[in-house]
Amino acid sequence: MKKSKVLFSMLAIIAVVFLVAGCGSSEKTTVQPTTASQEQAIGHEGHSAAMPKEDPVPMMKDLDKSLQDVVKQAKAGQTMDAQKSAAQLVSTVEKIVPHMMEANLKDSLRKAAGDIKNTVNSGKMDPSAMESKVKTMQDVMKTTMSHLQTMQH
Ligand SMILES: [Cu+2]
Repeated sequence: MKKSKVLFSMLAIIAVVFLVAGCGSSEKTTVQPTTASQEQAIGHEGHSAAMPKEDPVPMMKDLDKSLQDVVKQAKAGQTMDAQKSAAQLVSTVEKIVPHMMEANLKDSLRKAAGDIKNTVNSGKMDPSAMESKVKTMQDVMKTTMSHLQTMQH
């Protein structure tokens, strides 16, 4: 008789524990979405804190514009203008590079822009000298653009 009473009260306690635990876990599921978005916010802050505040994606458009200017001016033999545009190209690259997280891609972008600047500054702006360098720059810019789009800004 005593044994069954003890057993019953144990079952009752277990039932209460389950109820409480059940309550707790249902609370957890309602809290979860908030936790997930908080984590995202922290991740975003951590990303932009190490970088300049501006969005590098519009800078890619400036970069493309500068490259087109260099090509146009080089073709027209406007050496001074082409040199100015090439300098602009390099300085825009330096603004974009801090947002990039791949060392190899940073180097490629810097090198491609630097090659164009050196070619223009040396005055050897004939199409054969420019064409492959412009093509390289365009390829690296494409890769850079998709790299930047994988991040939140
Ligand atoms: Cu960034």
